[in-house]
Amino acid sequence: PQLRYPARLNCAVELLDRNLATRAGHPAVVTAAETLTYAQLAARVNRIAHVLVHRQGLVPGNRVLLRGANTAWMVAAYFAVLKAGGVVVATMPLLRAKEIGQMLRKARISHALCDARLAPELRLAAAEAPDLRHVLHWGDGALEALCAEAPPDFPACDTAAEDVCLIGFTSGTTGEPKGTMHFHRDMLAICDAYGREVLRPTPDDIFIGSPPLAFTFGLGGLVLFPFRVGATAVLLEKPAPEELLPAIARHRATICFTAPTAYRAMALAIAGGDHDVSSLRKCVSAGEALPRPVFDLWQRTTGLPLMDGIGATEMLHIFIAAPEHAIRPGATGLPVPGYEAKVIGPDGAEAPRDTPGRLAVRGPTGCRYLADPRQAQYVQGGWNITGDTYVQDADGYFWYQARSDDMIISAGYNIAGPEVEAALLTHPTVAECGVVGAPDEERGQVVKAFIVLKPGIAADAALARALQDHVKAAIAPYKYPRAVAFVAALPRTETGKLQRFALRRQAQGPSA
Ligand code: 3UK
Repeated sequence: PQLRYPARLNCAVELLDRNLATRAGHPAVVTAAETLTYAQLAARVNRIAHVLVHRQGLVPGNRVLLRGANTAWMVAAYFAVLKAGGVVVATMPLLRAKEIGQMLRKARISHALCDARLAPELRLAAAEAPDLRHVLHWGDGALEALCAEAPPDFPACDTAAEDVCLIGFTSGTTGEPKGTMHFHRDMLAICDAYGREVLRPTPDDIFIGSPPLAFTFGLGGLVLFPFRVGATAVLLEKPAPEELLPAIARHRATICFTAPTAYRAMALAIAGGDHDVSSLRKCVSAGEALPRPVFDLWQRTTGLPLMDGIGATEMLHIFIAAPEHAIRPGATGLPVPGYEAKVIGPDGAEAPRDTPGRLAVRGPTGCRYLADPRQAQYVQGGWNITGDTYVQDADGYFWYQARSDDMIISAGYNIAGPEVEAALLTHPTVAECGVVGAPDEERGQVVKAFIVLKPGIAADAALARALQDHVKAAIAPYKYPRAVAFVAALPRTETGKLQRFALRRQAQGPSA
């Protein structure tokens, strides 16, 4: 792919303003509350940029906190900051004051634009953030009133292609959150690599999905990819599967971005009810491993192959995936054109094919932590080490095993939790499951499964035994869960990931 860009570049111009010549009247963002054409969105962006620069003293390089659900105001705020030459720091809506405060201080944030509904938590955090000087809310009329007085035009800041425009904080499970810095050109590179080469959207596509815009999976899938081709993004404020499904039908959405668990929940709902997803053309799954049974279930239910892809906040977006015609069910895929990937052994040398090892990748985007010594662990010799264990097969396909620090070692065997989860998911009683290592005197660790049963199924010892036998028959018997616990729900992050550390903590306790 062509991934070379001019030295001076503002990604807001390339992604938004470029559409005004030919698609000014085409819907850019559709929400429950409003529909904005590209022209209307551009005008709102310009007004917010004007307020930031002329009323709030923003200068290029200032960091701006954004907090909000997936709405048109959130999208407009994003592009206003980019266009004014500021740096976006978008934060997950559910974060608490403690985490917001860490980010405010770490990124030395000077301005904040915030959905009024999320204002109280930000106010608490702001008390301990001396750099934060300007806070504005939308949704309560404050930003709206300033915008009404501002002109609908704004000259874009003349930024360098390699100026930082986004600091994405990782959904880290332990320790201080890590800020990852991305350039204006990175925002285009993901559209021109994954977008153009793998997803291949058209201007008529209607994108929909669940990830928050503060998560780069959502930013790319719900905003950057559609805008790069002048398509339409449908944004949902409450994107649970039971909301997403009717929204797909209502908006005749064609491209869906969500996590594997949501596809499984939607497939089960489609089978049990009257839902029209016939408009869908492409369905992207990322955020965590796509179990083979979920791929099969979605294909049986909708006729569509799920497009798995592994991405990371550090890499901005997806770097291993496959276009529909090249999908190998169960594998994540091939390096996205423009990226290279390999599996390395303990010594850092490339591992032989079919041998598990650490995934290493490099390409047009990559990890730049904001003032964090962990940079030296993530980037080694120019390669990004994502922390995932993979196998590459003889044809070059990459097969996910587990997070490197999640591999279960039981009586000397290496066992990947996701493989056991995939086996359990093929049992008709299982809705969701998570498999981790539980401490064990004799074996070091034992495989422990946490299982959410489908509605109406009763948990008992006989079912636990049946599930164990089911795994033994499906994969190598030594991988079967020696401990089984039935639970009402699994702990998940706001980005839809199973919180394995929380399950491991629970696994210390007694099991069913
Ligand atoms: C895991 C996957 C197996 C993997 C993300 C798409 O998830 C994203 O970013 P995060 O920083 O997490 C990165 C880690 O998540 N993972 C993601 N996708 C897959 N594991 N199969 C997958 N398909 O451990 C990775 O290292 O939250 C995903 C686009 C942008 C993103 N930021």
